[in-house]
Amino acid sequence: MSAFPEIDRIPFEGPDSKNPLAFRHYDPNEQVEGMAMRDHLRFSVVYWHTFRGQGADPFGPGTAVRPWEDGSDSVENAQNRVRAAFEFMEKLGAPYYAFHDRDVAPEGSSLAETNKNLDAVVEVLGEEQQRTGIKLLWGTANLFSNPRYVHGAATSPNCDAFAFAAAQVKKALEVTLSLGGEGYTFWGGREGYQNLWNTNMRRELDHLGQFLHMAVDYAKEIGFTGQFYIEPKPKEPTKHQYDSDAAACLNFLRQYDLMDSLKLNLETNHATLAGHSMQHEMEVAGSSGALGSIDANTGDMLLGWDTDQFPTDIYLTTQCMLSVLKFGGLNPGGVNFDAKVRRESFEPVDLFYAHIGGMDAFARGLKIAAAIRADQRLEGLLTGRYASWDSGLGAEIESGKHSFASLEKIMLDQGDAAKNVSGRQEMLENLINCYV
Ligand code: XUL
Ligand code: CO
Repeated sequence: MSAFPEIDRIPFEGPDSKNPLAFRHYDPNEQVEGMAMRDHLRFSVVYWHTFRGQGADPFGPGTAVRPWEDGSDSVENAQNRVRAAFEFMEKLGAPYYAFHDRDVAPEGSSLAETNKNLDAVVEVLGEEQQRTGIKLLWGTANLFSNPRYVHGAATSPNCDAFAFAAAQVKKALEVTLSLGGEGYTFWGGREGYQNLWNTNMRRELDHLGQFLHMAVDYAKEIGFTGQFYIEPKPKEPTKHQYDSDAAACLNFLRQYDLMDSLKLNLETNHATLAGHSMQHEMEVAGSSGALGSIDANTGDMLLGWDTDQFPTDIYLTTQCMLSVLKFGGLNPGGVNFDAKVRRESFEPVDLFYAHIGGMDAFARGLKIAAAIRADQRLEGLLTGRYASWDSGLGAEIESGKHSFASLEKIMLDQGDAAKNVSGRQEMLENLINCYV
């Protein structure tokens, strides 16, 4: 039985199309900088919002109409949902998906029963992957919803919560491996604090470091060679989350000797909650060789929380794709739509509109970014801005030939520094707008 009987495979119809169920910019086969768009963008659908989101908010229950659901929390319903999800992804033409263990299968009354439920649903995920060719971008474990994680998982003051989380991640890694997952993400929903009076921060951070090492060791043991990611977010649900932004994550990874094992999975709305732009976060991660994957969404300027909206702003997607191209691409990461339709958009077809819009926005961002790079005006201006470092004194400093004393001598002789040149911010902003 079809979950989306009225919808056919979403075609690419080009920029002039008036069909809201068609791509106007995402042509998977179009070559950009010598590579197909499909391979640059590596689009992924998230199971938790798109197939588990009901549209509930703190003021009211879910509104989503999902005819394939039977309303129960049974394994059978979960298996049917998998078939609906793959029909959706196949019709959309998304090559990847991502899930948490608890999105796909119901928890049982014990860990053993929960694992059994998961296995029963993973079997159908495997069948559907096989049938459609859709692949798993990354797997993850939900270590934040169950009340046992009320004080955190790896950073809980209760060692049993840590132990249960370890067991859960062990299983999630096995499942990710069995489905050929290309990555595994850690997002520390409750790995933070609400109140410092009851928190031993140092001990909690040590535990988190230990936990991640156990995951890396276990991956080696079972032969999982996918990329591990850590996903920064500053707050929500906790007041402060330890992996608060890209810089905090990098500091943590360096402190606990994990830089070789994890990269960052950056999410736009998390960046804005941290008081940064996505471009800033991508630059921070990329500059340390740690840009892994992106959770593509956007917040709302007038709402201060993690609204997880679908990205439609071409300026934003252009910035993202400029960074992606600059740092050598996302593979094995991707553009993962960690985004949800609004509570008011409750019909199944809205899931299509949302993803089509996001995919087209990123496709346009990619084309614009490639045009900016091909034109080389931006690059030329940037190179020019640092020209003083390319020869003479700058080159000598960069190659380590100077000290405070030798530089003092030069400046005493010279009397003052050479004049600065304008930063030309407005001119550069105008330049970018020529391509958008
Ligand atoms: C929450 C969030 C998570 C992670 C995966 O804000 O982004 O869904 O992406 O746990
Ligand atoms: Co996310």
